[in-house]
Amino acid sequence: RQQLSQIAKFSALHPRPEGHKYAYGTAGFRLLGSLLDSVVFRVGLLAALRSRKLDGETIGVMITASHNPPDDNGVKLIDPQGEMLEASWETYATKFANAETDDELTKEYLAVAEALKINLDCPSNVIFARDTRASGPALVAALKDGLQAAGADFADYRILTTPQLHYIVKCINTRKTPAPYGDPSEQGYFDKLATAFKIVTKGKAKPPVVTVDAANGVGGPKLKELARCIGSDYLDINVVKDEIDAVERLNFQCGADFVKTQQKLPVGLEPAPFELYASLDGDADRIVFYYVDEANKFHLLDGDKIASLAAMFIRDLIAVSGVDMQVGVVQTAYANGSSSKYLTDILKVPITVTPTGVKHLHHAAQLFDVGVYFEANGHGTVLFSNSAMKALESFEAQNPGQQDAVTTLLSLAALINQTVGDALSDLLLVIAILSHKAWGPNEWNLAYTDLPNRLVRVVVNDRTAFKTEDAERRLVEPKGLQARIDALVKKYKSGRSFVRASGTEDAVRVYAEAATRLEADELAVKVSDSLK
Ligand code: 16G
Ligand code: ZN
Repeated sequence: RQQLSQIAKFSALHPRPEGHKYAYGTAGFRLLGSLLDSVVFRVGLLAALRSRKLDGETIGVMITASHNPPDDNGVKLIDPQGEMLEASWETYATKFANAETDDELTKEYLAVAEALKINLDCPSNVIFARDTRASGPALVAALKDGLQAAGADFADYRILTTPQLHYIVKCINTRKTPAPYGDPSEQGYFDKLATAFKIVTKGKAKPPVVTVDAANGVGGPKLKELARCIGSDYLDINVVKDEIDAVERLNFQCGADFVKTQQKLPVGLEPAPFELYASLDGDADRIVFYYVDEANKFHLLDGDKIASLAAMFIRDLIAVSGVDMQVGVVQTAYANGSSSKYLTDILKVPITVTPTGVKHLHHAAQLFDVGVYFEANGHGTVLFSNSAMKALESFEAQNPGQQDAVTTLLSLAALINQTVGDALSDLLLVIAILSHKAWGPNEWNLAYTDLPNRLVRVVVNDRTAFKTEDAERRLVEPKGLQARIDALVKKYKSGRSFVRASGTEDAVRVYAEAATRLEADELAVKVSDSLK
């Protein structure tokens, strides 16, 4: 009908490059920006369908390639509660992207509508935003064509961080409920975080000064705006690597991914000893912290360190408050063995381990009253369950100490972006905790000592031959390989190693940790060699 002929007509303006096979992976579609025009157009069609399937609830579309190089770009969908796209729809996304002709695309569109009993006359609402990449505006134009062709209503939120868009999607969809998540605007986001931060840190020690490397991406200007809303009386922050107009510098020798994978300072930064530093990634959904000591030795405070700090703080607040609830932590196989040991043996908080990828961690965290989840790479957040929120809101404190703890917990729930990991919100969380403890980065780092570790990327003939179990910690296939890895690991003190196929690159990743740097490196090399 009319929608279908519109789709065919518009699709002709966004031809699919020949020979390229697309796949909606853990982080949506992500590749060279120049190869994405048809993909983004088609994602527009799918977003319209997804909204219709959910009775017109608002769906988000984010155009970003996160920590990837400047010429890459990407696109991913956000579900109504600010969560990642439901996994069963990833297949449709992949099918749409790979349809050979305009005709085939309209057939796929109709097939999905029929299979899922979607009424094509139902209203459809989509909002979108992009990061600072040069290819962004053209991709936005393609997206708009897709949304228009499918007859969706849409709103352009221009340049945002990924977590800001997740936040706004959730705000819109909870607007008419008894518990709206917040005001659905960028200013609403800044105000919510700023207000919560001021309540949490009121009367506490002046937080340490923090210097933030914004990876020359969207996080720079947004963080400055957030800091302005908070005010310099509460937050002393210094934003560097914030040249968003120098598009070729995005993520170049700086940013959270660079610092975590290279385990060193961003190029050009020279911190004084014990000064707190942090790096964001290109769309500001990841953050890692670091400092140098008096011998100028670099110390990384990664996602595991953030999770441990947050779990410790929340656990203690719960204990003081007397509210009956429990905090738990979700990690992946990449979590440093020392962090898992600290959480289990010292803090005595339960841990769940899931496969890599935000959606797995997020869902597992929802099973705790308060679920802290972080990937070692610095992506993570804290989720407060509905029942935990109710328990806190209705709690009748017996003394000022209890009242204080409950107020702090409730303000933390507002300070933390609960839709997805958010570098800006996580930054404020860490600073607030350090301020409560009157700690600097060194005191934070003392909780436990990371085991030396090494991550190696190995190109193999067929990465799909690598099948895992037990949250990616053990290989089931190729047969016999796990036994060989076990035999190697046994030879190293505190040794641990696992192999998994990457979800974002055509390679497998080998992780190894052991008691010393030398042993960790050696184990990583030996396990890598055993794959060949
Ligand atoms: C994606 C994931 C990230 C994960 C990474 C692993 C999301 C939004 N992002 O970027 O969480 O750490 O993939 O990459 O889920 P890999 O599979 O190549 O090791
Ligand atoms: Zn990112």
